Amino acid sequence: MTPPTHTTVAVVGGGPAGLLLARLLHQAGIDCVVLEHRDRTYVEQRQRAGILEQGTVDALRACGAAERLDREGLVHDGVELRWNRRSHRIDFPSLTGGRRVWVYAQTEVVKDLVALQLADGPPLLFKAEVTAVTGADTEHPVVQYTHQGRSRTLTCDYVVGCDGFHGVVRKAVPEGQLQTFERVYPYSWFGVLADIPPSCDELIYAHSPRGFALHSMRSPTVSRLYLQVPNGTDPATWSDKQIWDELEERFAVDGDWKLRRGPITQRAVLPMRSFVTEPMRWGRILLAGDAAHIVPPTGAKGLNLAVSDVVVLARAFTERASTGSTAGLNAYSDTCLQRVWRAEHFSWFMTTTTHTAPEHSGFETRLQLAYLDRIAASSHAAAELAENYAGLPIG
Ligand code: RFL
Ligand code: PHB
Repeated sequence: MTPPTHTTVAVVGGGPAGLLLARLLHQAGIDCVVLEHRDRTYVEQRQRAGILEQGTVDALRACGAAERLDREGLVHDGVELRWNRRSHRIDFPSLTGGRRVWVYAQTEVVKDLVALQLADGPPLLFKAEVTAVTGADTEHPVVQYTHQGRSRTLTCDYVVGCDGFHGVVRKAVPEGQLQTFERVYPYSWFGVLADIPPSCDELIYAHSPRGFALHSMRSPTVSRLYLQVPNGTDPATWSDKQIWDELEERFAVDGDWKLRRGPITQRAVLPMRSFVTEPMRWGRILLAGDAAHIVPPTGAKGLNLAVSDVVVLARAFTERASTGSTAGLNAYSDTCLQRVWRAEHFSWFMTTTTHTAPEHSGFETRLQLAYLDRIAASSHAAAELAENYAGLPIG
């Protein structure tokens, strides 16, 4: 098939943001083309997020992409916090008026969206690397890309950069037109996937004198675990035994809880960053998801922000298609940035309250512990955490 040379919306990037946007536009009768640099297997296997907020699940259901999620997703009504060998459970429904989260891996969300799009959706081109975007200050921007060894162009009414933090679309905006805000953290996460049933029913976020640890899961038989490690750590230098020993130390709690050990099947070290671009639009370029903002993973917000961006954006494109009004597109950046900054604050707060920075003295540690004690003592403090974690409704 020869790829189209013109479309209404050129979507750059076939991660969760790009794929969901394409689905929503398709349902609204708006034509688009998705250009994805990597191949299908790579996109579907990339190990990433695990937690879906209620609003994300609602959005996937509304566009018919939640059939398997509703069958296989694990509904979680809370998380456990651990510090000082104590544990405290945060109950989401009772603290948030009934909201909860789902454990369903990003890999599975992507597989479900790819399958739908290839079955009946708009064109989705894998191994299509966008190299340049020009004319974003005209009515018909041009996207240049390479596909199957050939250089191609796609003209469109709008370009949406769903191409992640390292993408090209944000870089196509002229110097000085976007303002960026950034914080790089002095630690990373060492994430492992293990073929062992989770040692807990709900996620455990652990503060410990040795650093942060998180126990998550992918399914009833696969555990996902993270350790805070110094930046630049080489995952190959840790033996499996060292990893399990360290996890055991950090999750230590009074009582008879035990960490189950099993074969580690994947390992990677991930740097942590907070980043926001303002505004999320320039001319006929719109940015969505990680292309516009990054959060450290401690608040489980990245994928959920990508989803809320494209829900707002698809509404704006639908309004333009049905009434000719661009009011929604003009308001897109302001609407999204409100939610983005709330999530940035929460992700920063969850990170700095549970991680040990190299420059920390006993003073910072005491402040962290005082706040964790406060969460355990006050339903108001716990509700603040629960509302943010379970996610605010998509505005
Ligand atoms: P993605 O997923 O990075 O997709 C961008 C896509 O763009 C493609 N691309 C290009 N395509 C064409 N031409 C080019 N020039 C291109 N350049 C790039 C890329 O190949 C890619 O397919 O961005 P998107 O769609 O905005 O989605 C964002 C999410 O992936 C991300 O925010 C989350 O994974 C973050 N995150 C988490 N989010 C949550 O909501 N809950 C979690 O529990 C959670 N845990 C995590 C996470 C991210 C992690 N890492 C790896 C940073 C845990 C981890 C470890
Ligand atoms: C995950 O399951 O990968 C996960 C869960 C919660 C987080 C971050 C990552 O905060």
